[in-house]
Amino acid sequence: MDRHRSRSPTTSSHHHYSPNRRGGDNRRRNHCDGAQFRPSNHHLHQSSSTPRQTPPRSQTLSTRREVYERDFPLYKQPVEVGCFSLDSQRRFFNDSRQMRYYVEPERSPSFDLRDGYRERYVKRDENVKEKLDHILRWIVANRSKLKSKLTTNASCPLDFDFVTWRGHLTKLLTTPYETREGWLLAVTRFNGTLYISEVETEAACRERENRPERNKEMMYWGYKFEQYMCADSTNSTPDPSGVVNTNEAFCTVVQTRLTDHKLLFSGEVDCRDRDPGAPPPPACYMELKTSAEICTPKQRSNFHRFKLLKWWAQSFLPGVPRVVAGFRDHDGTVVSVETFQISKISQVIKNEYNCWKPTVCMNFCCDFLSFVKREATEDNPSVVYLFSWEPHNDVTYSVHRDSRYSFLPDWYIKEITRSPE
Ligand code: 0WD
Ligand code: CA
Repeated sequence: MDRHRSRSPTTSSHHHYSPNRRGGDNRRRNHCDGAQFRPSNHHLHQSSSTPRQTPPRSQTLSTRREVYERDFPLYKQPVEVGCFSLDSQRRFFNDSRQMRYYVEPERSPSFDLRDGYRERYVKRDENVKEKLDHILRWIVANRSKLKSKLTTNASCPLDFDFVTWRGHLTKLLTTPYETREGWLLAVTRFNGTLYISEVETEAACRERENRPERNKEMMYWGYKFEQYMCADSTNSTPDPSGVVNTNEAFCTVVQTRLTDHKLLFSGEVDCRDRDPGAPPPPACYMELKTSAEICTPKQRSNFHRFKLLKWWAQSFLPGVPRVVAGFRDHDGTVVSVETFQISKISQVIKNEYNCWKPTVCMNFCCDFLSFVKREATEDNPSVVYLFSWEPHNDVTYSVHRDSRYSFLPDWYIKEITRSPE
């Protein structure tokens, strides 16, 4: 693929904000610790009068699908600008030491995903909220190579509009089709760049703390599948007798543009093609997934409508071209393995009635980023604009100063503020 061309047949999108069509209930509890999140009402649901020819401005953003049915927006081919690794103790390294290599399995391998759950599983501590820290570390370590050619002055050290995790963008892409889980995204404008970091909702926190044992074990199955499929070097083979440690991660850092939004984000990559002749990253990367085996037309339809949406969104963003899926039975045995090309997923789902559309996902994300740019105007590392969404409602936000939502660490602020060498 031509790396400099846009990724889809496109026209430049003219976006406007949709008027607030549905009122939202803003009184939701959002934290497990019992603290109450109430968007401050003074700036919500007020459509200010606007000059002629500008669409009416709203301080909420619609998530209705029909609003986002237009031409696919410009999304530049993502370019890898670096990577980092997190080791078995979650320590950061500015290199690819945790890279793993894909080893093609048999078609029906009968991997036992339950093996090692009790004895050889080291689980990352989910109570530790890392926010954007690893990405910020990577930025500081690679600051000189990131500096734009045009802006070499200290006041604008980063040539990006947004810095975030890929996973947060995935949530945005799937929002118009999400009916179960809401989200909270904290946004801080600092030195001209908007940083987006997720805040766990109260519902998600409760769910995590009350996770049934069966679900806990099934979360392990995904990691165990990776162990069956990946080797630590190009010339070794997978070692299913080893420990599964979910602290370990290899993350790519990519740069791209969605219409006029310059993005820098990082995402965890499961493995790469081990063939030395494979294309350069991110085209050689592969995403691994497990899913329940499909036995009925209803199960196939649900797989297309819900699973493939999430898989597509997650891999399309960083330009990862393939997802390898292990289909498992009820007892956690992989019964078949199938590769999905991300570029062909829209074909696979085409015959599904009332199905999701990539253009709706991308246009919503684009309009959300425009909404953030327009509303999060105060450039201050201790100010957080907290964007909030619950299914069947519009996106709303509230503003918080020096609160528990502030997420840019002092070491980062200091490092970015200091005048360059
Ligand atoms: O603080 C937070 N709320 C989050 C932190 C949410 C999501 C991710 N993270 C961090 C972690 O440092 C993690 O290493 O991001 C890294 C992964 O980022 P991502 O690639 O942007 O996240 P996502 O696309 O949601 O998940 C990719 C993989 C998952 O694989 P599957 O196949 O299940 O989608 O990263 C893992 C998981 O293996 N993962 C996480 N690892 C650590 N912490 C987390 C998490 N919270 N969520 C998913
Ligand atoms: Ca995966």
